[in-house]
Amino acid sequence: MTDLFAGLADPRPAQETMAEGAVLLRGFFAAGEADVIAELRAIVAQAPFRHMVTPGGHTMSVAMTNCGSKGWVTDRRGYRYDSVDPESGHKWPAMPSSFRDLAERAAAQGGLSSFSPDACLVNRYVPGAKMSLHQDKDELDLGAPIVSVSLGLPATFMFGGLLRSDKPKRFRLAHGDIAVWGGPARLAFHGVAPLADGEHPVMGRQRINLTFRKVI
Ligand code: MD3
Ligand code: FE
Repeated sequence: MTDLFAGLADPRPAQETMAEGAVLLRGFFAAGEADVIAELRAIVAQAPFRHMVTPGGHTMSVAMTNCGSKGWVTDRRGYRYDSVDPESGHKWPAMPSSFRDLAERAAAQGGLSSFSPDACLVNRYVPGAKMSLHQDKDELDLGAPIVSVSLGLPATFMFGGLLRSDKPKRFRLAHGDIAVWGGPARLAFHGVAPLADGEHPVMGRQRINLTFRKVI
């Protein structure tokens, strides 16, 4: 790719406040990348990506799996966290320490100390996949922050307000970017626009998002 900014400083700040309680850390992931990607492959070998069905009967375009003591699942009965993978009947793979370390360091950098996630939802987007505007409110402790790690192709993240009708702001999330959401931003509506086609040098033709949460 031609670098339009060659010889200039990157015009995007390394750390940006998207809203009160929402911080974007650009390129935070760079160090330790190989470990995290190797662990990700091991998780997917144990608990493969699958397209879950919403309570309304729609098959999601985003494919998902989980690691950690709790995994987010949806089916015709509803959304919930479950310690068992419904496809295999086994527990979800454990959360690797490289994942936990990354999430804890990012939370601290974003100004939130003592984040101890017990769930990591892994979302896989191929070109055209999207996530409609929604709130994350299936967790018991809505005071705990969420840390989100983006890998692979860039996505347009839509970040709205506390009402579905609030006009979302758009942010580009690229490989290595980490977002931390807490406080007043925790219940904001958010989503991901349909993924544009492309080829990422490390991750190929996809975007993977790791979402770390404290469920209990
Ligand atoms: C903002 N995933 O899985 S992660 C989800 O990129 C989800 O796959 C998106 O939304 C993705 O539920 C976005 C970033 C994120 C997660 C939780 C939030 C942003 C948030 C909660 C409140 C506000
Ligand atoms: Fe969400």
